[in-house]
Amino acid sequence: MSSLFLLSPDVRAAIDERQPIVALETSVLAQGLPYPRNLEAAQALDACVRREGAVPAWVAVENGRVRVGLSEADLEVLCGPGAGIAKVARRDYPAVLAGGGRGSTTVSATLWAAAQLGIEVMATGGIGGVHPHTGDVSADLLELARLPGLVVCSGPKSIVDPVATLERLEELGVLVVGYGCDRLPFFLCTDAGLALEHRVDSPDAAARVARTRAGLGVESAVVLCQPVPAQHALDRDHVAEAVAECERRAAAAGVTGKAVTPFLLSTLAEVTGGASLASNLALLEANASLAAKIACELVRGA
Ligand code: PSU
Ligand code: MN
Repeated sequence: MSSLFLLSPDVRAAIDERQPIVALETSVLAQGLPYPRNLEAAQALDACVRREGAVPAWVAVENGRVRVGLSEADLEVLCGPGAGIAKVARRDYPAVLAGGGRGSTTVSATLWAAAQLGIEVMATGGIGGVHPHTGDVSADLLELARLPGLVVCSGPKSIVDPVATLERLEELGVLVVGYGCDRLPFFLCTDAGLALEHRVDSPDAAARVARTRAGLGVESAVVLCQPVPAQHALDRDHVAEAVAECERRAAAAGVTGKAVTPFLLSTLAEVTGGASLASNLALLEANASLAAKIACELVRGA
């Protein structure tokens, strides 16, 4: 493996001994959630994965290397207020590594690192997608199309256009599967109002899809969508109104590029009086636990 990677001892051992591993992104910590909720989330997700018997493989950039597996102290640094961490999508690796600074990885960058190491399962909150009106499309979509693995999420984030996002995933050849649902989950909301063609209802069934993808040599990832836990689901119309307000503020503030998603998420937390944060944390934990169960099934069935 490239010396540009630095693995924690537990991730190294888990790879060598073929133990279950779940890759976890860190952009959700450094850019997606405010301090100290991000640190609470990091500790909770780490515990969720371990409780199910898998090893969490947080991905980040530091000192010119891609780090896989972070300690509690590392997570504290990443989550620290005003830590000045670069948001790293897959394309940004060479520049951020060469620059020597710290970076947190999005879904696209995390999936890439996981694929380099043969880690098959990753968890996140919501994947990026096609934003309405602006022509902004998340790099997550193209990377899902050309990297293998299984991404457990709660559908595309509520700040994107779900119809355009689902269409784009179809065009890109990315398999989208509902977990215990027939309609596309929409991050903070249970249902984007769009039918899904495929569904599984157990970690074992999800692992079979992942194993079959690998067996066929399909080069794109599977997006497994689990709805937000029911008691934390927000009303779709209410979220749509709040997102429209967030978009107005983003336009007025001239926010562009990779700052758009963090700006919309933090403004959404403000506009919903913190409800979006509680919902986001709940779905992150549920997805980490499910991803760990699937990783365990994959090892069992291997
Ligand atoms: N899920 C969350 N919160 C987040 C993200 C996912 O619950 O902040 C991050 C992921 O890292 C995802 C990124 O890849 O948002 C998408 O950013 P963009 O729209 O700029 O591609
Ligand atoms: Mn973008």
